[in-house]
Amino acid sequence: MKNSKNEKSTNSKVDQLRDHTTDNTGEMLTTNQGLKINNNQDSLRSGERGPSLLEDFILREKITHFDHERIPERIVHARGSGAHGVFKINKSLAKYTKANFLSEEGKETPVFVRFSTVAGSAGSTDLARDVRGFAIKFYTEEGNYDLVGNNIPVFFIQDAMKFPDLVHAVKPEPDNAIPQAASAHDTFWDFISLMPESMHMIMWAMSDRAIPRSYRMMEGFGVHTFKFINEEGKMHFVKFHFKPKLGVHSVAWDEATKISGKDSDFHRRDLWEAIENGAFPEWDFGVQIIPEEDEHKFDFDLLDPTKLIPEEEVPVELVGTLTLNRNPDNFFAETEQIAFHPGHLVPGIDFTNDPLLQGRLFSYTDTQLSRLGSPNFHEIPINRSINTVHNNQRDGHMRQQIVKGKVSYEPNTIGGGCPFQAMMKEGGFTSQEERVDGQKIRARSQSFVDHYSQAKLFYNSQSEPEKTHLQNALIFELSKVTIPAIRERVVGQLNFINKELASLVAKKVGVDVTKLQQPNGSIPADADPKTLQSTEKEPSTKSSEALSMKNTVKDTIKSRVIGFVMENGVNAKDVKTLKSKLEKEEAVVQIIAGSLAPVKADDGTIFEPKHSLTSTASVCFDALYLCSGKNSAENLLNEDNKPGTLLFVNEAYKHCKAIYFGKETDEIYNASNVKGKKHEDSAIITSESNNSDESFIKAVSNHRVWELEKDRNNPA
Ligand code: HDE
Repeated sequence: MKNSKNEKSTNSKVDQLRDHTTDNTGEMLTTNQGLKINNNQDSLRSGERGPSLLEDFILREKITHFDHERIPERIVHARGSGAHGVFKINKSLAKYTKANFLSEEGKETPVFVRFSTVAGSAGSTDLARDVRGFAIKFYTEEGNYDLVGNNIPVFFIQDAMKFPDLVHAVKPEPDNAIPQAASAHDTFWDFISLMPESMHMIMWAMSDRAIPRSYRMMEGFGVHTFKFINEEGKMHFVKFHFKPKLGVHSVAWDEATKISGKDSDFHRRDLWEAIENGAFPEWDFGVQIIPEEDEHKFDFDLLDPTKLIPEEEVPVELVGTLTLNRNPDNFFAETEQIAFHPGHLVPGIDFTNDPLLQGRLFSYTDTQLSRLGSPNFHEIPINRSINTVHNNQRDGHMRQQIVKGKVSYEPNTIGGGCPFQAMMKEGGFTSQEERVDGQKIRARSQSFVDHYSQAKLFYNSQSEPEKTHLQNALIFELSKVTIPAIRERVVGQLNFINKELASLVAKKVGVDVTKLQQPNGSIPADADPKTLQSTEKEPSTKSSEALSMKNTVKDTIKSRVIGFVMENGVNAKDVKTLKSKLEKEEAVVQIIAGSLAPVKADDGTIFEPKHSLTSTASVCFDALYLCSGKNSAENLLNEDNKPGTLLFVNEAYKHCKAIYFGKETDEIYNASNVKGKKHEDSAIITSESNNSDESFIKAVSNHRVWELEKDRNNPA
């Protein structure tokens, strides 16, 4: 594996900007004024047991700074993690865009990427059921370009006007501030039940996409339709995609809730450790390009952010690679202070009139003013552009740049007219000319009115286990809703998507299904009658392969975490052989034992456990190896260890993970829920299986065999 610390950084230009860095090595303590500190243990006081003195400027400076350490967290997307990396364009897009970083084949651009959940506070669990933010700052030679997207290609609402309502509804309820980082409560579903436009996104949010296995295994989407403009001024519409090289994978909801207790930093740790281990997360970058003249050829509106363009209609062309290769040095300075904005553009890219995007263009600068406290937030190292900033803006809180001379206006003669406007051919940004003429009006376009077709498309495209998980998610969420009328309205909405889904959910959440048939039962007041009719008479069967995670499984175990469960007496040879095979494929092996005491193997080898059966759980691993060795197996089943060992195995089994029973571990196998399953189950490997090590590796690469849930009579 590559070592991230030794990797020659491709971000050298960004590094040059980070001239405020220090690692304090070999340095003495100073105050903020650079005064060396002689005593950092005691405050200044009148006598050893006397009162502290106001004069103690060193104590006061230290405590004042401490008192002001917090800044307001992001109003949404507060919980997040980020990393540095590089974006490489492999196939020029010059035909469509003049953006320099997309048009020069082979060009590398430094980036910082921040992933996030939306609803929870900064300290909330990573495993909440939620949309994930996928925000990228490209430090291009033409200025910073921010693509502030999500891991879901559509959004809940069509107009920025509804965003505060959506966010208020999902956030903890205002009277008692419950629940944290969860949509399973009255106000969220009350709002949703009255917003049929949210139904497509609800399908995604209730699917396992909302509980990713890792940030490294999520797709990224620009969501809105954007515009590409080429050198000739020709415009194409574009949708942006990032497809993870490791495939798209999720955990089961039961795992998510348990991981939240065992390791609520699971995604943060996973990203950090992968980069430290040199398993750099990678995505293919792709575009869907739509010629201007095709704008109206779809049966939805390209400006409607609740719609995606099915890949069958416009294929995603893969043209670049995004790689994350360096962890931040300082979480606050970088990940917390980075300020994204969909309005940070470069020539060659432009906005569309998507009414959600248009509203965002106001919000992001505004929010930085309250979060970062100054219009000079662009001067914080992580936010600086590679090319130096030249303009006549001046002063303000915490100004860093020292502009020389007398001039801060334009036009001027005193400064020789500088800084002066750039012509278009010199890279000066111009907005794409567009004829706009219409009535000033507050209204939604009729072309935005079909709220159910793509919700159906998504549901139809899911594999059976994915459908089951989605149904269970809806049942979980709606069961937390205390007001029956809200549950009823939501089920009414689901009925427009899929009758079977609606009645399955209805049964579990106490809604009378027969009510759904009544003409006025649950039909939303503004629902399009055309849509309703087609739903009822002729259920749509359209589907799209790209929408199921099942179709993204890759033949790799790279960076998968395999738990080796062992105790004293373990067979050292088998452990070493399997470990080296797994590590050759770039998987990560972690040892789990009854305690953290070193484990003594049959040949005297000592293995150091990273975890004990009580400090972790199988939900934190991708697969388990019950290590060979009769004595080890016996020790794992002694009075102390038995409950932990069996819980480990049974939960891994429940979650359809690959489990490998090494030699002489039959006792564990027989005591667990796996008993009797070894020969009929592709996820269960034993030492008697053919090529058992290789079969295990294959099973791990499948991620999970969700199809087995039913046989196990134990839905995950
Ligand atoms: Fe955001 N959003 N958003 N959003 N958003 C913010 O900006 C907002 C929307 C997204 O890691 C805030 O700096 C409005 C869609 C991400 O720092 C804020 C509307 C999409 C992040 C804001 C939207 C996003 C944010 C909060 C509707 C997917 C985290 C802190 C008009 C395409 C970026 C901040 C990071 C953050 C406003 C809708 C993605 C308040 C008003 C749609 C990934 O400005």
